[in-house]
Amino acid sequence: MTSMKNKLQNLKQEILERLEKAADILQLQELEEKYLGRKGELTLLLKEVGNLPAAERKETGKLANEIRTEIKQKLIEIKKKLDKNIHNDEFFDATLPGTKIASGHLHPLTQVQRDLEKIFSSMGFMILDGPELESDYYNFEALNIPKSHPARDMQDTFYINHKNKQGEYDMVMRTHTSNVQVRAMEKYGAPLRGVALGKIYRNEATDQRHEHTFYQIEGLMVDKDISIAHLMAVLREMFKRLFDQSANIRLRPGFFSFVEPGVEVEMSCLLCKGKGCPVCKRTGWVEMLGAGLVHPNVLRAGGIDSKIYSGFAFGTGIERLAMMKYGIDDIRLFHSGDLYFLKQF
Ligand code: FA5
Repeated sequence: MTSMKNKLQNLKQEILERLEKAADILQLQELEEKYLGRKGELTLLLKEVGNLPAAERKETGKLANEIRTEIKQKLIEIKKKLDKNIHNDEFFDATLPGTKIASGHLHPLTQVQRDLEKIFSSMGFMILDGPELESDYYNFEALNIPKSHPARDMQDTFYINHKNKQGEYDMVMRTHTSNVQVRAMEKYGAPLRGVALGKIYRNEATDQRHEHTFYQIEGLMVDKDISIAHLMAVLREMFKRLFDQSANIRLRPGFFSFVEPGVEVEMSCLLCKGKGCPVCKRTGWVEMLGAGLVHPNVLRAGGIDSKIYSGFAFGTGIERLAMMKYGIDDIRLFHSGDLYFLKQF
């Protein structure tokens, strides 16, 4: 074998070995350039074949062409293999949209609570707070509901296993946010404007409109010459801003020991526009809250002179407000943890 044939065979061997070892497309391209590029080692050697004596040139030229074809085929084969690896393992398409990061949102009841806080803050009401585990005194007695008074039956209560010196149970899970009334009067005196929002507890069987644990908002305004007209104006404003539309309200007499007179406030049903539907029991009106003028005994318990000051108070369920706002017909959905329900808000 001539030394040119030798050189060609050796170079072919070297090229094939190095091509096999290429780890990725980039390395393969570098090798292609090194051996087959315009100034590549194989290209230059092939050019030399042209300078060989005629007798030798024919045979060596044939070998050279075969080697070049073989190497080109090898290149294609290895390129395909590397391409396949990329698609299988590491291929990353930077133009595809990314995976969305899941983010939560506020519970509908929290949204309504925040709306209410904004509405009342803008009317000059403080945001008040009170304990969920409450003394019998602030939950009942200070609100003109003495022990053994039949009004205690209106709110089925969870008593805590804790007794005072007289051996009476004296702590309850608060049955309404009205427990904040006398606390606020003691702390801030008169004049006073505040709302208290929070969780309350009743020993109740649940149904579409009743929960045993639910949220209330309490409103309290004490000043000189406060009347039912102030109560109605504030409630109208609350409904208008919470529901983004005006609602008619009407009052019916209602009994609560801590107000005199006491009223039940009804609102024209927003779901059927007063025409009558299952939610308003076909009456066109829905009972929304209890309210009235603060009883003089309660003002006195709060250290406020009832001859100088008067006030109104109201209390309503936040679930009931949210049901009316969003057209929800079962109160139990709020605390069910059902994501299909919650994702709609
Ligand atoms: C009260 O709780 C009084 N504290 C309200 C009040 C405050 C009257 C200040 C006068 C002055 P009542 O038990 O009716 O009253 O409840 C008030 C509101 O809470 C109801 O109108 C209703 O919106 C809501 N509510 C009552 N019971 C439930 C229940 N089991 N589940 C859901 N919401 C309820």
